[in-house]
Amino acid sequence: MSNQNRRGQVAGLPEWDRCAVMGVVNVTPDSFSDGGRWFDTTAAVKHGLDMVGEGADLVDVGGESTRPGATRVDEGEELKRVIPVVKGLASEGVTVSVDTMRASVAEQALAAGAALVNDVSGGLADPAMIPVVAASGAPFVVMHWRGFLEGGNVKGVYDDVVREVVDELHARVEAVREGGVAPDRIVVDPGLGFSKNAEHDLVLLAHLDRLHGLGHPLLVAASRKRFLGRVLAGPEGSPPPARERDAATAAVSALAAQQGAWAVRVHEVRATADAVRVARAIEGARER
Ligand code: PMM
Repeated sequence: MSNQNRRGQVAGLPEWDRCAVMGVVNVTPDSFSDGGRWFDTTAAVKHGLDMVGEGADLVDVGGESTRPGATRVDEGEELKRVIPVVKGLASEGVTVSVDTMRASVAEQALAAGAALVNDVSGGLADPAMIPVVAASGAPFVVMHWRGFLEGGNVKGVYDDVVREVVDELHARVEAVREGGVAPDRIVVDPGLGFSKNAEHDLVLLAHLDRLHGLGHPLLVAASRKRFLGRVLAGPEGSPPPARERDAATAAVSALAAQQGAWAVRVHEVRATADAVRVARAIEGARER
């Protein structure tokens, strides 16, 4: 199976001839790696546009931090954070993804011009999510996370992390399909760092081929995550801060692109945009 086949395409979104780059705008005061920096609407829109200038194909806008132990923001606050940013970016022609676990936020973001719904709970947090996405016809990112209600680290115990994540994602995909979302609009994501430790994340990244077996385009979101801090620190050292993990993130982007990921989700776009373009050029050379 060639990488081209693995990458796949998502109905309702533009087609890219390589792994797509999803830039992240967290409109939050407390996100793990960039909390507070883009909390203001104007700054957030400008940041999204800057990322497009640097090579992002899509921009993922979120208003709720999912860092371990974060408390949920209320619906009104999430809407206030997210909708103006979605509107501002969509009106400039940007392909916008909305990162939310709330159906109401997804619905209003889609009305404001978002093209894709990214739900880290895989449709579990809000029973209205799947019906809303199905009715809209929007593509849907189904992420694996066991502990969406109680904080990031619950139930992070696995006998075989790859098999269990694949099986649990399969069950979520079935539920999403039964709920009326078209199969060619479903993207799957292993949820790196979500009820998983550094070793789990590395094993999942080493077995993306098994995730491809689910038959849906794959989103890989490794950017600045804890496992990169662990790898960079070595056995004795202390992990570098999140914003010093961008070179490592770009390395994962190249590897994920080479393994046929549909898209990578990152905070710092430029290096990853270069990485996926180089991966594509090497893939092209292999075809010659
Ligand atoms: N990770 C975060 C937020 N949203 N969405 C998807 N699909 N996959 C992820 O792994 C994911 C996500 C947390 O990272 P951040 O707060 O540093 O952006």
